[in-house]
Amino acid sequence: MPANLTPEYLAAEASFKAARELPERIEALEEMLRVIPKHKGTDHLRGDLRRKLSELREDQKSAAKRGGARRADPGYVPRQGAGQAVLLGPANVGKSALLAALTRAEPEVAPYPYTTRKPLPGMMQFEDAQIQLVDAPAIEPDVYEPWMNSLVRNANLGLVVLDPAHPGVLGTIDEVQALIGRGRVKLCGAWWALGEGAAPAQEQARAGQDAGRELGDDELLARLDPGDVELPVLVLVNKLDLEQNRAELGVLSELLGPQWPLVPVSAQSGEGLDRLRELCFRALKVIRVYAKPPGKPASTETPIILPLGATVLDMARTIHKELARDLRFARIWSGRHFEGQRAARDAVLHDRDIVEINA
Ligand SMILES: Nc1nc2c(ncn2[C@@H]2O[C@H](COP(=O)(O)OP(=O)(O)OP(=O)(O)O)[C@@H](O)[C@H]2O)c(=O)[nH]1
Ligand SMILES: [Mg+2]
Repeated sequence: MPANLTPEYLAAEASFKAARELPERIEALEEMLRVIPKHKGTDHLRGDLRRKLSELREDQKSAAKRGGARRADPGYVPRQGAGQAVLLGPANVGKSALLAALTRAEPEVAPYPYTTRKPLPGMMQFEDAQIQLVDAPAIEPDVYEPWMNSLVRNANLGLVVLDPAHPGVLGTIDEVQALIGRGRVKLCGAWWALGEGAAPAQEQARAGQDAGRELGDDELLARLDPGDVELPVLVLVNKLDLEQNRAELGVLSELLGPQWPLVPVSAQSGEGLDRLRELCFRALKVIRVYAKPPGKPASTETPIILPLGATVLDMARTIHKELARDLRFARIWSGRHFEGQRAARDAVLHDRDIVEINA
């Protein structure tokens, strides 16, 4: 029997798919079970969700027993800040130069290939938010190491770097896809970062295909396969300070632009880097909110980072479990509201909202 699922369930499922770490996956799955409409049509699916949940809980227990095993994995870089973006591409395209230009990290940058051997993280500032950038070794068939799979699977965003002067530049994205595909990661364009209407027609159709549609059990279960993850990407066309590279930009836009969101940059001159910071932030699908204790000024120095679509209740939960339990209503200050407009627990928050939580 087909199950007509609610937007609430689909949102929880989206968090499940976006979650890479076990605790996050477990939490999202619990939420899916909590909000799934409970009727005959979802019996089968609920059974499977419960089975999956107990599997993941078992995995978590054995991971805890192994204790520290993950630290030995050279591909594991714990996430920090608003999200983690990993630099991907063949040798010499300027991945490390971009990390150096955008963060305080000091990677080795050299005119010969295969300079970078291990992942190296750095924090990139976008306004008052920090985004973690991770430099990685070249993604090429002869040097691809299996631990790269965990690096790529754990990232929230991929930045595929192209050098227009590279003879194989048009095949680079496919080559990266083929290699990381071994880790069951599929690249998808982070079109939403570029704003509404930026995605080509077929992408827009894909994004809207689940809306209001009845999905069969098999289809729903296939979507839950924990093996496959989608990695949203922006494609950086680097070294645009070089005249001959700039001349290639038109051709690249024509041939790759319809399939991938291209971002022209130069690690050397800094061109396009401020826009890139902002695009990364938007690509991560997060918002910044600021907590304001009742009767006191807001603490606007450090934002609380929440997923796009988060509510007042989600924010309270992030601050403190008890605050979420006792939450009665909130007041929100922002460009969209009257000053201090009252908002319900389930009111959806927006980037830069100042929120006073009243218990
Ligand atoms: N002109 C110019 N040169 C650049 C730019 N970015 C990087 N380079 C040069 O390209 C070469 C390779 O840069 P790296 O940052 O080491 O490249 P990589 O992608 O990290 O290479 P591997 O670590 O070997 O995979 C160096 O000589 C850099 O100075 C750029 O924007 N413009
Ligand atoms: Mg490098």
